[in-house]
Amino acid sequence: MSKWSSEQLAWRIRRHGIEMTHLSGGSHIGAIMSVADVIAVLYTDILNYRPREPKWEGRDRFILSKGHAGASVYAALAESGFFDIEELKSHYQNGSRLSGHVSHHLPGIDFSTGSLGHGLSAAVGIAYALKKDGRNERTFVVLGDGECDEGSIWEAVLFANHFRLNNLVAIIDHNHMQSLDFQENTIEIEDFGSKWKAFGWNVIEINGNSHDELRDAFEKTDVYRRDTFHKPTVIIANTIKGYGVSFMQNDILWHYRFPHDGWEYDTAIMELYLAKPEGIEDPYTPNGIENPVIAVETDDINNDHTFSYTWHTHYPERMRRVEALSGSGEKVHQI
Ligand SMILES: Cc1ncc(C[n+]2csc(CCOP(=O)(O)OP(=O)(O)O)c2C)c(N)n1
Ligand SMILES: [Mg+2]
Repeated sequence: MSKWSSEQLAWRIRRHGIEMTHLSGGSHIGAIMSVADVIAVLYTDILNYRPREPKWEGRDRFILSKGHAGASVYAALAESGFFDIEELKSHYQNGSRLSGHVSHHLPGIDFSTGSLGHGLSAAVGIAYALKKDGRNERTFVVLGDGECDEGSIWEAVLFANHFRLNNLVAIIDHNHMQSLDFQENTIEIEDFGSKWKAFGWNVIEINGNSHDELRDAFEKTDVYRRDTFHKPTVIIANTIKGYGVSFMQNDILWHYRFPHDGWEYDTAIMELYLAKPEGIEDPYTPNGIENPVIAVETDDINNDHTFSYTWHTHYPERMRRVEALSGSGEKVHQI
């Protein structure tokens, strides 16, 4: 188990995520921020694992199927003792074990992902094998909501029900966005929960950025595991893409864009700094940033990858709020 509380680990995951994507110019910070709470609660309060014995037979199996958010799991593994925190800085670099998408070359990773739509099928196979062998370990898999556009997901959903895989828990990071737009504008998926229910699963729907709701949901999955219906369970975790940095929240731009030098990096760091829980350090900028660069209306962020509906109107206003609060000790927002 982790030395951190889930709130502390979630903060450290977000802080590492900003640094890792900033250093490497790597994508998917929005996806890392939205799933950080799910990953933190799993690695502090739920999963059984042994960092010094990553292949320990008694471990719960875990797959991050939305493998583009690999930095979140890399950070959780490093913080939980699987490898050195210093190695996180090599993310996305040539020759690094910490490839942009999740790689099983790293201790603690059971299955490589990145090509969306495969993780649930792998998890179903693992859960099926564990069940056939009469073993008690559980299998957890985290999916993206956009990922559920893939047909292979629904084949695996059918299979899990048919074989009554009550040792399987899928968690969907339901941030309502995918890479270029909102989910509903891309492929309509609602009523999402009803679809899983119709396929025979237990469905729990929660606020996936609330640690208490996440813990309650995981407790329920254990109750369901022991009931007589033997159904698999899905937790639909409603989250906010980019959660934790105000100008990234619900802005599709931050699916691909990384925090650049200047106001983007400085403001992200200062917002996190102002929301830091007690009892932990910022490993990169322990005192925040002394004179953060603040965005002005005329700043253009070379919106080359994708589009953003709103940044021109709301970014400068939010930056000014950070500037005003930097010295006051007041929290910009609660993570
Ligand atoms: C098979 C496949 N097609 C396309 C991509 C490119 N891609 C990377 S992330 C992404 C969007 C995923 O959206 P979602 O599952 O909602 O994840 P989120 O980033 O919102 O957490 C896409 C299309 C991919 N990785 N794999
Ligand atoms: Mg999504």
